[in-house]
Amino acid sequence: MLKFYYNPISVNARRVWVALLEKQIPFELIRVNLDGDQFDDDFQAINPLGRIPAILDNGLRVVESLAILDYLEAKYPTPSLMPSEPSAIAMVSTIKTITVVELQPATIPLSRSLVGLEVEPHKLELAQQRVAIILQMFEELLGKQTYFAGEEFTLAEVVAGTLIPSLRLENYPHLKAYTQRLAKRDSWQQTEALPETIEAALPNIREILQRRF
Ligand SMILES: N[C@@H](CCC(=O)N[C@@H](CS)C(=O)NCC(=O)O)C(=O)O
Repeated sequence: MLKFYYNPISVNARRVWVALLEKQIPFELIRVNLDGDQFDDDFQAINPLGRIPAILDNGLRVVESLAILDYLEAKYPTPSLMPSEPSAIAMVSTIKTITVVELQPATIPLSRSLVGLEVEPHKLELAQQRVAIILQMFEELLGKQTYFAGEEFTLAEVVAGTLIPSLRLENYPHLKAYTQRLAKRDSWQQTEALPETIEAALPNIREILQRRF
């Protein structure tokens, strides 16, 4: 059976977890505690970068959440999480890329500040501006349709829709409604981190954020 290396507080792992559930792929959950287990020899043999998520499927090792999502889509195509129409494909790729390359890094100073780590005020302001530009782009798209690529649930939801709920959305009513729609799905409910789990992991989160370049 496919082995999925994860931790319940990891937004990167949650993407893969949601996709496994949406695609109804049988899998074994293997929890990697982020208090140092990620650097153990056993796990480093799976991902030398010491990061989750990772999967092992029939002896094939795949790391990096987006690569894992692409692999799952190719290996387990039904139900599909990718549209076939070129403009919809472009939209899904754009949303995934903006989320991972622009939005997620911009949330790091915000998270650092939330957990009480020092952040230079100008860096915090720049990050807030960047997040606001992206959320406004997303807000405009979701004002016109149910999901990012139209009326179909896709990998854009799996990637962006698992990160957006952690952000302040009071100025973005369409995004707020979107996160409420997604929160009703079984895959969201089964993978939602409990507040007490997050609370217990705060020292690890602080440590990880301190190590980020
Ligand atoms: N680019 C990677 C990022 C993975 C990542 O940063 N995972 C975090 C958890 S959300 C992690 O394992 N951190 C452990 C550490 O930094 O020590 C992906 O998309 O899979």
